[in-house]
Amino acid sequence: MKYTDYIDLSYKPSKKDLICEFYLETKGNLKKIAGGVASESSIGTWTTTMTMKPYMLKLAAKVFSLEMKGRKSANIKIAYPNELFELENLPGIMSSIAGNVFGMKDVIGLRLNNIIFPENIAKSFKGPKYGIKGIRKIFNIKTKRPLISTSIKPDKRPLLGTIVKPKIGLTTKDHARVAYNSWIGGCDIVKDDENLSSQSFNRFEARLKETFKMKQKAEKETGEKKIYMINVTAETKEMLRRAKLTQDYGNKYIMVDIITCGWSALQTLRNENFNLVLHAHRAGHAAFDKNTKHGINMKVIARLTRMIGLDQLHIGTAVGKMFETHEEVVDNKNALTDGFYGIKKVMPVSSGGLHPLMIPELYKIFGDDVILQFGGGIHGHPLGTLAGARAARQALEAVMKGEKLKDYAKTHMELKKAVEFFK
Ligand code: CAP
Ligand code: MG
Repeated sequence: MKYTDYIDLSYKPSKKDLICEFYLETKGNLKKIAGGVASESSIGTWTTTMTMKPYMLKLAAKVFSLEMKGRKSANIKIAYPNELFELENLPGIMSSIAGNVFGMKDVIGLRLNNIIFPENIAKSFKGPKYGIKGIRKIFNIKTKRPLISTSIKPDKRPLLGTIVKPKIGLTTKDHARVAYNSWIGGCDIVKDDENLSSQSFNRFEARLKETFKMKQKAEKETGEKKIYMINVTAETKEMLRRAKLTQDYGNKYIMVDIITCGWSALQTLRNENFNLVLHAHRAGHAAFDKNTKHGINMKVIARLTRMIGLDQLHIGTAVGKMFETHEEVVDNKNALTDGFYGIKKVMPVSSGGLHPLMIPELYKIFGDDVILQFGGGIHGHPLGTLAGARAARQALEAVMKGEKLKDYAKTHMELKKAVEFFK
């Protein structure tokens, strides 16, 4: 079969097809290369082979939509027959639809902007164990001795998180102390940074023990539910060992770097079915998704993460230090929270260059179902971590009450300082 044999603009995809939407830019004949993408990602290669059998022609992918964007670029849609894919094997699926095709010589740019999965493939994966509803349940506790006010219950509002900073280098004791100050200041969640694993200055087990102890102390003192998301990122067997250790310890959450660990490791982690909420950090994602003309769209990564079954995922801020636009962030959020055959919804996480004064804008973008994370925006407060966490909690409370931060700051000292400092 020639590349152009993989084009059929009259084809109407069925519900069983897996559909990929690509942006394609080429220096050659656009139609031919579009067919080439369908060919090389299904049953074809650069030449007709003598080994091709008539019974397998039905497995050929088809370009069924080609919308020119310029003389040499187009948005194309490709339908892949269901039988091309093994169920519950994400590395296998990605090796087809997001594999060799990116490297074809005649392709200047190829970006996988969307995947529409048929139900049987999507549901062959576990999906999140907890998702937004399960996470809300964990926080659905009576606040006995609130630090600030009973008016905002943690089962409805955005959850406040922080990342221990400096990101690596602190000793185990200092790490646990920063976590403690964050919790008693008003954070619901404290997480490790993505590159903290088990370095000599802060070993995993010691950190789990110390920080968990501080979490319990903070829960006792505040009467609030507190969460510690410890980073288990490591080689797969070691990652599982750390996850198990965390579960045995009684800690409810772990975090993992999804891009550097890879789809296979994530499936393995999810298949273990730990009683752990899985937080997904996406360090490295921009190597795939920052270039709008090549690579893989973040909303695709979000979809895959949901399908495998992590419970929370970083999806950008639109207002912080990272590059994503408001529109892109909303697309990512939709990939986590739309219908998707009833697969549980993933909690969006907004993080990266945020400080308390951005909460009003963030609330407009995300609403209640989000974790807002502040690293520098809390530990950079001129009066330190405790005050920084209080300022963030006060800012959130002001927003939930419909008050302006500047007005609320008149009676809340930590927020006042933050307003002066971060403006
Ligand atoms: C945030 C953060 C996160 C980024 C990752 C950092 O800290 O810990 O890793 O949010 O980006 O190291 O930058 P700050 P994204 O609050 O101090 O910026 O969420 O976009 O994946
Ligand atoms: Mg980080």
